[in-house]
Amino acid sequence: MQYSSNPASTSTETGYEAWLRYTPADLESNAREIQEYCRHIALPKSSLVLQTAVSELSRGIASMFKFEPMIANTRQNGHGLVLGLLQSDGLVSSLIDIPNPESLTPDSYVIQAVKTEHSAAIVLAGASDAGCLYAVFHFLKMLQTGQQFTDISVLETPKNRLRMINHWDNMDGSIERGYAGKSIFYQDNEFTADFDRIQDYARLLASIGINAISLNNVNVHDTETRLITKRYLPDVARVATVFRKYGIRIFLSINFASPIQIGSLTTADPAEPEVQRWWSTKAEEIYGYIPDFGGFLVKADSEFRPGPFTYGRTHTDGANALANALKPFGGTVIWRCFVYDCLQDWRDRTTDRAKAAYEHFRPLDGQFKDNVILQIKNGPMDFQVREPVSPLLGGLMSTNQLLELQITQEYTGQQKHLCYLVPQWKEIISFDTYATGEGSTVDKIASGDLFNRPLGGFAAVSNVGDDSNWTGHLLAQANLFGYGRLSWNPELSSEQITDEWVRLTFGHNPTVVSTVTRMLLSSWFVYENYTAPLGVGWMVNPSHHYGPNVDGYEYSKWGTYHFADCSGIGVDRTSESGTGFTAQYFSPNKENYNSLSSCPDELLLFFHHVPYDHQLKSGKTVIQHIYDSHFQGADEAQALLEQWNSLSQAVDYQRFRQVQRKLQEQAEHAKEWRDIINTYFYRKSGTKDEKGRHIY
Ligand code: GCW
Repeated sequence: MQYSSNPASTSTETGYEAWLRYTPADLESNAREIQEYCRHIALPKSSLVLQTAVSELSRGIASMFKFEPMIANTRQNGHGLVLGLLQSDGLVSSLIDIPNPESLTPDSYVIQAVKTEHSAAIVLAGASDAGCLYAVFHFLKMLQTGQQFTDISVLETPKNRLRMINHWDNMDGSIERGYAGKSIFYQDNEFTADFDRIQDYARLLASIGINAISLNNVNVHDTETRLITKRYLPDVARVATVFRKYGIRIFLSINFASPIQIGSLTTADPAEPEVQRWWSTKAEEIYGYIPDFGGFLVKADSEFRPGPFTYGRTHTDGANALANALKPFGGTVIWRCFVYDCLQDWRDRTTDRAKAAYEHFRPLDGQFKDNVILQIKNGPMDFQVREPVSPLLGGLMSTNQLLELQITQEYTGQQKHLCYLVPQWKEIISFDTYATGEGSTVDKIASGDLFNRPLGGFAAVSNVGDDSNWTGHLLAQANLFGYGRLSWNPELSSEQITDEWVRLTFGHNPTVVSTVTRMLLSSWFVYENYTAPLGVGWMVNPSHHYGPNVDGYEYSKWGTYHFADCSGIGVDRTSESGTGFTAQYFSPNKENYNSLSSCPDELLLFFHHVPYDHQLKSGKTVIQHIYDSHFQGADEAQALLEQWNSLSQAVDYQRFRQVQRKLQEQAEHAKEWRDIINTYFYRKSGTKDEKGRHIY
């Protein structure tokens, strides 16, 4: 097919459309055959979400083919698309047979071509209304990516029941750890008037299979505590209406001390009947406004947030009290496991933040109500560029759980640096915990499959704000997209997801596709190379967490130390001489991490304190690895910029410039990282770079 000679000169794209651009230019020639089908859409039944499905389909078709499809509730002769429900829809059932209907879940869907002598249909049908919407987005994606439709037969069932996004948005419009502008939900302690933008966000999320969203920061401050009062519930309900159209349920983060703060009680003790009654009445009130309200997300007894500990109660007491209140309405409590001592003394070598979640929650396994889900942050410390998988994943066998990831790049370059996280997430979810022997991977634990749990899935902190391209760095959209795709199907490879995103975002020019793909897939390793080495983490400026500062957190109370001195570096977490964190893993991970000889290089300093001349498996000493990786990382950051620059004539100007500016900043900043880290360790260790490069 023909590519326009220089998209750079004409386009005014900002990135707002993200991966739903539907440009005619994206159509591969084979997709043109599909046009005949797209002229007629049959929608036998209707509902709120099915209406969304048909309007999304028409919108995509109109944008790509430049004609409006005809929509009717019956089928026409000739070619056409049929939308509807599997099983309960007469027209759909007359066209297709599902061999194993019992294997379907509500979000399952089918895309199938059905040909007879006189007519040809493509059926887009879901096991639920939302399933049909997912089928539509899948179909549109096939059009955009030029896939074949002849004899198409797709059956998709998501691996995770819950596929959630967490917002850390505050009602003053700020976003905790937000790097793409202000909140799209709030401004000056009110809900925004821009519901169109919220709807555009709902579209993006539904198109990648997201089905739940929490609307406010887990650190629930005064104003946000009032989100569950009459003052704000009508607004919350309006937002819920927007997301409902896209099959997405809303959750709110709540303040555990609400009975005191917005009720008139003097306690929030979950064992007190008056507190339990208060939550039940509150739940009833909320469901009066939002009948399909998802439930509460709770950060309790963590980083100064109130919780059951104040009253000598456990997390089980706290979570179950809320769960009882939500139960009659079908609501869920999502209780975070990010609980640790944040007032540590660096001299204390026995307390270990990495151990904390397991220590708190492992003993409570099996004691939570069925409508409680524990949300387990990965890694065990805090979203660093490299950490081992949280041993609580696998440690809980009789509890519903959600894997918590961070899309927003708090510790991974804050959307100024390119750091594509899908390869990192793939490592996490394919990690074998050995909880029930070989094959006990994290994805099966999160989904609930391994331990046969009724609820489970993925949650992740959003990277979206009111910047025109949603994510600040245009290429950071790939992280949001990739998270959605993985939460739907954790078995997709990084390469598959990346290829989809690049084609949807930039079209099919082979040079663009291969260059952007290469940049994305290398970027996590590049970022790791010029920042904190060998899994040790941190080394960032305190509080805002951007930029290098080796001792930034070394003498603080947050429990995030590297223990570098003149003879060595790293945290001894072994059973024999260290904190004993390694014992939280199942064999053989336990032994592998515990032993200096088998611990993988990239996690060495997470688990061991070693001298600078310790030899890695790579054959290098630790100190030489630090120098080499930092020189290399800074060079690679420069190379990312050069790779992008080579596309100046192939990517439309505005989007090209957006990314170019970010990559320029990254290349500069990577040098700062290189120099600060190298100089620090040269001075500490007194060991020269064996290649004699310049160290300040
Ligand atoms: O990593 C830390 C962040 C906090 C965040 C906390 C959490 C919302 O620095 O900003 O608070 O994690 O996950 O609760």
